[in-house]
Amino acid sequence: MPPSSLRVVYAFAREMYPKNSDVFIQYGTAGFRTKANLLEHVVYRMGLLAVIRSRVKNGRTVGMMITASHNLEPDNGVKLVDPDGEMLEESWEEIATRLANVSDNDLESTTAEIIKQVNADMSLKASVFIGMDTRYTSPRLAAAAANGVIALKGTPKEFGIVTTPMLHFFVKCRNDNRYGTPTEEGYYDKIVGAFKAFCQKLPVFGDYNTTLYVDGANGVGGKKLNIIKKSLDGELDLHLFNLGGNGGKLNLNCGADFVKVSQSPPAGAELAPLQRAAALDGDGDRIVYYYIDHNNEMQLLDGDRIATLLAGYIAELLRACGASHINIGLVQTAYANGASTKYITEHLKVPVSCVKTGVKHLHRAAQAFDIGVYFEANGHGTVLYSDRAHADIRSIARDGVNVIVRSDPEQRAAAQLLCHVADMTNQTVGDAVSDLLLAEAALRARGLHVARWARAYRDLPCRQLKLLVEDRNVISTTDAERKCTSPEGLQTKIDELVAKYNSGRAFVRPSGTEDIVRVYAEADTRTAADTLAAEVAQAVFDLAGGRGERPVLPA
Ligand code: G16
Repeated sequence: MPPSSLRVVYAFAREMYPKNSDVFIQYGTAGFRTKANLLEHVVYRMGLLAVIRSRVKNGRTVGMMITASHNLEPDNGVKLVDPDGEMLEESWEEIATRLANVSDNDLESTTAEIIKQVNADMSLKASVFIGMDTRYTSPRLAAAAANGVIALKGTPKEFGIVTTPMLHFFVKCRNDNRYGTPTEEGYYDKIVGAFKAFCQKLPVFGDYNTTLYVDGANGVGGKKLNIIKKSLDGELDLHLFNLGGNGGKLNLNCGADFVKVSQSPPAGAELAPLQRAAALDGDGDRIVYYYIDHNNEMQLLDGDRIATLLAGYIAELLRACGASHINIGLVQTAYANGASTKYITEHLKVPVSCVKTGVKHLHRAAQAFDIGVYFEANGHGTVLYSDRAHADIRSIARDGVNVIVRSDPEQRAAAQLLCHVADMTNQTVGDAVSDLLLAEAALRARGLHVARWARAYRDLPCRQLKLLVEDRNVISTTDAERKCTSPEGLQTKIDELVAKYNSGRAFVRPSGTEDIVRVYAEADTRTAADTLAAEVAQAVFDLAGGRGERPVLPA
């Protein structure tokens, strides 16, 4: 583009999307996320960056999702999606942060520097898919994104209100049409179609029943499930609530994050004892399960449980189809309950690795396996199949030709089921809708009641707390966030506290999506876990510049 037309671009940016705040904004765990009123210039600039990214990728489509996911309604954010449907490559996060924070006067020169730095050929075409969640601030931000794309002569395509994982799926399909069709119908056809095909092969049996209650977090995921519900041909009987009507606020006292962190059922849940239920988050990329037991206590089946259910079932199918040469591994973070890790290694005998919080880290680690199952305890995860795994399973399913031996009809049938399981998986990123169908498929195949699923292992009692500090970045961590290296003395204090408790474990880290520090603790009893969490929170408050009231120990 000639410099004169670029000058118009930056004049337009100054007029329409001025940087009207000095608050430094950082690309966090999953993009930029803060109060919605601080974001317009950031999203416009990310539109510019998305065009540059698309050109660096030879004109392949990239994505922008306007959402603050699990955060409350006043927040918003933007997640950038790479051509394979994955999160933006990490090395670009610093570039994105730089562009988001420069003054209006420096926007032109900084953009030019970035174009040079990444060696973008600005004569190429550029294509950017844009989606948004249901927040009332999202349409304005989506328009800012599209204007940013247009400014650098890229082509935006707006999908309106979609889940985050849907947008990731569309981007991947646009760049690789073998994966699917980049439309909402294409998504339903592939993912829901595979679920129905799976169900047709396996009638309901045992203690499994098709009724499932789902908390939609008053966000987009529930709305999409409401569409899907009508096409399930009775294979799943969905009872949806918290769909955004009746004044229900997004993620407020509901949704996957609320259920996981508060360890209590969402508002609006009216469940009979032992009724299986699930909760999505605001943009439909996380899911947890739960039920109320006979003592009226909620039992949570979080991301760790879903991971073990899926890994166990996929490993069983692999054995049944005679594909033992295909390896399977599981990836977790420090938030994984210690009991789940023990169960996976000792009972499932599947290798586990632990990485930093953030789907981008888990996704990369999962790619090291033929089949990589990754889940964060908060319910964010999926399963990845390597090209080799795909090809081998399909070949066994189709003509019974294993790479090692000719397989029999039973092996072929198992491989066909595994093909459906792979097809109902959104392999680009964690997807609550796809994960729900996968979990239901695995429960159905095993004739499993939710209470029996929960009995596979007993979680160590755990507690998560959120803490306000002056500057959360004073905390830095190492060893997949299990130890902190600053501020001085904090790790020593945590070690002392943990040593007092049986099966004690605790760590702290700055959130990359909220302006808080997260504290995690687990121990052998509920009281011990709660007390340890509060003690660690007090240590953080004292040593890392706590704000507001000092945390109190449980009574
Ligand atoms: C995002 C990330 C997740 C992460 C979560 C919380 O989820 O995609 O990987 O676990 O934030 O991150 P943090 O602890 O740094 O706040 P979502 O669903 O909010 O987009």
